[in-house]
Amino acid sequence: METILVTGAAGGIGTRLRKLLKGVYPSILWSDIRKPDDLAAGEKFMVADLADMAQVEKIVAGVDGIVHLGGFSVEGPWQTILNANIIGCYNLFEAAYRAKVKRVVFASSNHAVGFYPRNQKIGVDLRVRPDSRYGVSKAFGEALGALYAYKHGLSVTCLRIGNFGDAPVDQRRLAIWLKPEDLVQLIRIGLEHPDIVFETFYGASDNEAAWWDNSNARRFGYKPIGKAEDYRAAAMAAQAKLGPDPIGDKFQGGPFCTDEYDAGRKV
Ligand code: 15L
Repeated sequence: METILVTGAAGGIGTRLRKLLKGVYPSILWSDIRKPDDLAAGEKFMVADLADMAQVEKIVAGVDGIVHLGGFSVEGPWQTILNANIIGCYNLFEAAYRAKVKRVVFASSNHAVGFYPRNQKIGVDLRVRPDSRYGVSKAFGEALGALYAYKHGLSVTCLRIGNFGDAPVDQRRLAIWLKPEDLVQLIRIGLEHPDIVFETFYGASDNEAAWWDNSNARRFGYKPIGKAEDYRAAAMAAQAKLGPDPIGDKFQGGPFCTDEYDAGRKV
């Protein structure tokens, strides 16, 4: 991979990756709907609104691989999710295909499967169970990835990211925490491993409390270094300050499940 495009450069993950991916690939083009405040000298950047195909075509031109972090990263109104994550994701894959990009790593989310209960360990070969419009958009992105992989030959890796950060911040995050350096490993597998056709990995570190079976990622050489248990005491202290959440505490997606929940209302 010579030239990489990373969308979502101004977001939390993108901002961190701008430091961690420095020097990993010869040329990295960063993009977002707005210019990051802390763009470093020498970082190549182009503004693009993912909902506008003409703008997306400009950023994908001439790249070998894409890390697609762009879009709206939490639950939002339908119109916001539709533009940023549904139309935006379609434009990204379609433009990548037209420009003969070889690989796409798609930042999916645990919220594509957030309505699985916490007492069930899940792998990647089961039906999606989104917990939000946001989660639906991530499931849609995974489906698009499969379409472009099997129909058009793009190598696509979907990362169902848990919670990205320096440490797990509560009890739920002890199960789903992703250390930034571990995300870099997963991205590099997606961009470089010779056998990727269409793969789904959980974006999680080596967490003892995990709800996810991430053996598919390990099959491709993933060796996470982060261990959520090292931070258990602090995470549980933070948890003690949160009130109980009878719905969110049952399901993997936590508060995304609680938000707007009214399953007791029969339709
Ligand atoms: C996500 O998908 C979000 O992008 C992030 O902001 C967190 O809410 C994370 O999931 C999580 O589940 O903790």
